[in-house]
Amino acid sequence: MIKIASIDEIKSGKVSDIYFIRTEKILRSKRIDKNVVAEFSAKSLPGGIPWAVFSGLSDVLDLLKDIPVDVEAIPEGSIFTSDVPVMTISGKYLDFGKFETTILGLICQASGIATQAARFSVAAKGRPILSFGTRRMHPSICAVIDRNAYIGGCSGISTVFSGEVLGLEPSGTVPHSLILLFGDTVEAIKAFDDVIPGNVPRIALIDTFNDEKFEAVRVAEAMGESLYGVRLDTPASRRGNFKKILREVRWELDVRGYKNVKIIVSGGLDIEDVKELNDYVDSYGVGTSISNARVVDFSMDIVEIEGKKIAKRGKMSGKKDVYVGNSPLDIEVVYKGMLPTAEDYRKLTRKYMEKGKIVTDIPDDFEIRRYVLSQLRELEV
Ligand code: PCP
Repeated sequence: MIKIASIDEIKSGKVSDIYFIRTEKILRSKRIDKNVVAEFSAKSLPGGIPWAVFSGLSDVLDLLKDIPVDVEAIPEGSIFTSDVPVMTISGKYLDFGKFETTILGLICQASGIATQAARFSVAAKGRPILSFGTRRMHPSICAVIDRNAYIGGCSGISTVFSGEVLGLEPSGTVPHSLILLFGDTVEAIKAFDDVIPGNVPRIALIDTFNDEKFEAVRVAEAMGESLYGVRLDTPASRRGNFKKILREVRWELDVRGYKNVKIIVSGGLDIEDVKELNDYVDSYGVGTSISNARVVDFSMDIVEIEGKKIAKRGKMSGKKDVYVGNSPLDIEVVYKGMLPTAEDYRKLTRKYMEKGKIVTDIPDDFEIRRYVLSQLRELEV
């Protein structure tokens, strides 16, 4: 049997490090249950990157629904930097302490994937990126991966289940297996053209048998107007300079009048590859580099107990508000209720949950993605 926790098991608090369960047992036996404020922040960001995208809040709110706690947070999709409290939970410790492991699991991975997708978006300078990476991860989290890739800036996803859950049309055309089974690139794309509805773009995979530039020309001549693009999936598998291969493909298509045929590249891409290949690429498919993104190393820290400011070494005590200026990187953290030093900064922190009830709606994924993209205009990778 595939060993995954069910939603009910997650909501029961069982997906928890045992020391939180032991802490709960001790506190209950000694009749200690205090009001606490716990904040979530990251001391540093993965690989020392300067900014990240906050995600996972909607899942946290779902987890905490009907538990008598208050949740304040910066909006999902907000850019944040290290040491910024992205979320605060206030309430009786025993009501939510055992969920620390689960809550971190919900925001650390989601934010890591959304951040990496956003970094790819910046690197691609507006060229569409498709999320191809669910095959690298456990299938039970495929929609989590694709949702975060999408809100981070990917323009599409490839998995049928994610498409259903997220309300997106999955993208993807020809795998190598189809071409191998037909024994020829042109035969395979022609069969695709015969069978698959006309609204799906015809994109021929051209790296299976022969040199990409000759295959590109063959499929363009065979398909004529109906060919949307060609895909090269194995940038690292051939000897030679991949950028030069792309330049050749572009050239050979252009000089034969196929300027409209797009070039799509996928397979083992990282951010530096994208920056390097942008000149000749119209869109990318990215798997591992996004789905296996480094997590954001958030921690949960108590910063107030019974209204008294208290925090462990290295953490600033007290509940806080986050403000942002014109650039998403102009962030100021102030003690709750105080004003930032710059007058034109606006408050990012808002209350999302009061005593277990949602008091501020989370926008849909499309809106969150738009919000992320609007902030990315100011950022670099
Ligand atoms: C897969 C697919 C994508 C790849 C994965 C993206 O490649 O074609 O381009 O994943 P990555 O970024 O993790 O490399 P293959 O396994 O070559 O696909 P297939 O043989 O099924 O066409």
